[in-house]
Amino acid sequence: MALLVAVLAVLPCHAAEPVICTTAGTELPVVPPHMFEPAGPVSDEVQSMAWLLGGICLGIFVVVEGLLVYSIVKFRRREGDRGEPVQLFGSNPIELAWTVVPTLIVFTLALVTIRVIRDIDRTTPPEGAMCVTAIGHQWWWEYRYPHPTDPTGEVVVANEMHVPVGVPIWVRLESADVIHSWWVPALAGKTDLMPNQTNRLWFRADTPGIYLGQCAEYCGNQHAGMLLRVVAQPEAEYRAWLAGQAAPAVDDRSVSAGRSIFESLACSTCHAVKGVSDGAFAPDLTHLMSRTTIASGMAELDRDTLRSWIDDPQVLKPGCNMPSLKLSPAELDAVTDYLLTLK
Ligand code: HEC
Ligand SMILES: [Cu+2]
Repeated sequence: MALLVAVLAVLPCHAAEPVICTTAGTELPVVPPHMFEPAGPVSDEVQSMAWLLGGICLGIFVVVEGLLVYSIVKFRRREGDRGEPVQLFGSNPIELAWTVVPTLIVFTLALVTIRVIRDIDRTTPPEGAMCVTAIGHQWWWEYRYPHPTDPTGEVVVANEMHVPVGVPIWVRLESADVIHSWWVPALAGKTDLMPNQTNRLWFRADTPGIYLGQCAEYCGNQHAGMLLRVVAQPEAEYRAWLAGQAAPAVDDRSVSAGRSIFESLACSTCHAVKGVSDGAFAPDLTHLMSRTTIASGMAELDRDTLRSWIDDPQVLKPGCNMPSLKLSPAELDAVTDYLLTLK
């Protein structure tokens, strides 16, 4: 446990996080990626079990070490001791005790564990669950929501997952390349996203907040830069957000120069902007400016970070799968201004 705390304490990049963030209306506290403040039933059960099992193990440790220390002190060699102490062989009561007691302990641990696994590792969605598909990419996250009005459609968003508070979320986990792992300690996880296989997890956020997490399966260069962000908000705000994401991109004539650079360069083959381009290799940019961070939570999203990202993504995220297209300063400004209109 102490090791885990130490590891989590040094997790990168969430450092500059403000304590409170304001999105549409409600103030949302930022919840750091550690498991000591569970915010829903899944993480809560995991935490209770960890304390219980840890407590039992601590009890065993204290008893065993206590007997050991007692024996060392009590039966130490004394002045005038001669030869060996009395030698005993065999004792049915002791044999019985050290067989039965550990069996009971292991049985208890197994029962507790099985109960928790049954609750959290479900094969069917919990009642009233909302379904989202999460797709891991090197090194960012894609989320696909059922379209709010078109029953066959989907709403595709990147990196910032929004969910309504109090509603169970059933997440289908897929991967576009290698194995990743979805882990937001205050909510749930960690569960791997495997190529050619669909895994599942569920969670429920009981309090509004921005829950941080981290890809938990080494997936290459920027594994450490593959941060997770779940925005749990009141249901009405969540619905408004989803409706916004489902809308087509804003078409602002004043930035048509930037838009045509975006369309004529490779940007549009990698990125989708609904109604403009349909690249599916990289994060959907239709509503880029509705996000608060860029590059999977690596930096706050504002004009400066956006412009320097487009100039050369390798500075912020070395090794990431977006190349620098070596735009001139004027082109950079135009494209940046275009992206800034994608609300
Ligand atoms: C070869 C494919 C490719 C091309 C071409 C490309 N990008 Fe990207 N882009 C990516 C990938 C991959 C990411 C995700 C990087 C990461 O977070 O690891 C990304 C991320 C971004 C992001 C951040 C999105 C977010 O929500 O984090 C923006 C903005 C962006 N690209 C804009 C552009 C613009 C503008 C161009 C053209 C000048 C462009 N990209 C060209 C692949 C590409
Ligand atoms: Cu990873």
